[in-house]
Amino acid sequence: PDFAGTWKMKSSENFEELLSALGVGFMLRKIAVTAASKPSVQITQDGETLTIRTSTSVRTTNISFTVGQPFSETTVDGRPCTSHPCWETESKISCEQILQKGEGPKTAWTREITNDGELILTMSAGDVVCTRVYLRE
Ligand code: R12
Repeated sequence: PDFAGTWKMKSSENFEELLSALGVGFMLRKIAVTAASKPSVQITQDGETLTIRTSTSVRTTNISFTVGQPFSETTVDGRPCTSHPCWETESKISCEQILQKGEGPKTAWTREITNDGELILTMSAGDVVCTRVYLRE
C-alpha cells in the first residue's frame, strides 16, 4: 500500500494512558498530550522503505526503515530501542521494540492503511493500546 503523504490526525485514544503505562510523570504527560494533539506526519515511501517524520512543538522524530530489517529508534517516551518491522497483513506493518538498555513494559507499534485511505497508528505498552487515526491532508 501507499503510506506516502502528509497526514493530519483525526482522532486519538489512550495516548495519556500509554504514557502512564510507560511511567511518564504528570507534568511531562500533560505537556506531551497537548503537543501530540496537533502533530504533523510526513511519510515518503520507496517500495518497502519508509521515512516517517513526526513533528510536534516539543519533539520531532525522524525514522527510516525497510520492512523486514531491524532499525534503531526511540520509544514514545524517548528510550533507545531496536525495532523489528514486519508485514502483519498486506496493508499493515507491525513493529516490536526491544529496549537497548534497562527494563520497561513491552512496546510495539503498528501502522496500517485502511480501505478508505486512512492511516491507523497503534502504539502499545504492556496491555495498554493507544490508537491514532490520520487522514491525508
Ligand atoms: C519525555 C519527553 C518528551 C515526551 C515524552 C517524554 C513527548 C513525546 C511526544 C510524543 C508524540 C508522539 C506522536 C506520535 C504519533 C505525535 C510529544 C512523552 C518530549 O521524557 O502520532 O506518531 C522529553
